[in-house]
Amino acid sequence: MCVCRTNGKKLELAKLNSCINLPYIIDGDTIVTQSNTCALYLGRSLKIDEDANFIHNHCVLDQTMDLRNDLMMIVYPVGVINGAVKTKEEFPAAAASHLEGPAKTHFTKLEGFCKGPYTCGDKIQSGVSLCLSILSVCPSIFFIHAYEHTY
Ligand SMILES: N[C@@H](CCC(=O)N[C@@H](CS)C(=O)NCC(=O)O)C(=O)O
Repeated sequence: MCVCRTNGKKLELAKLNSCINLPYIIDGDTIVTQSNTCALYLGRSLKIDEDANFIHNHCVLDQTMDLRNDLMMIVYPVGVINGAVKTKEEFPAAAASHLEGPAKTHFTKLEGFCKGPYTCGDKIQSGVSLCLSILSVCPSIFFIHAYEHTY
């Protein structure tokens, strides 16, 4: 199984899966794309996800995707997305607004949705992996923002 984060094969892969984008997974003859679908596919094929948690875990994925989509509006460059930040100078204010607004709202929802140490209880399910990958970006935003205001 190959979990890919590089592009360059898009046209070739689109013949096999017309929804192709990053990330995608090649597992034998199976090509899976879209972050949430990839997470569910890995959760199932690696036997991490439990059926009893399916709906709860799916909601975690959806809530995390809402957070991700709001985050992309300030971190993706012009040309990739028509986001809120057009210049480097606009980033600190947009980051502050993101952290105090949408990020706070999404994390409050996710925090309230935790059934235990993890979102679905005491076992990690696939939704947590996506959540952690977004979490790894959010502190960076905070530190860049803090840096810009300190120096
Ligand atoms: N809804 C998609 C969004 C992913 C996305 O925006 N991927 C970007 C790179 S981070 C991409 O693939 N861009 C190139 C393309 O779509 O061909 C998902 O969750 O996988």
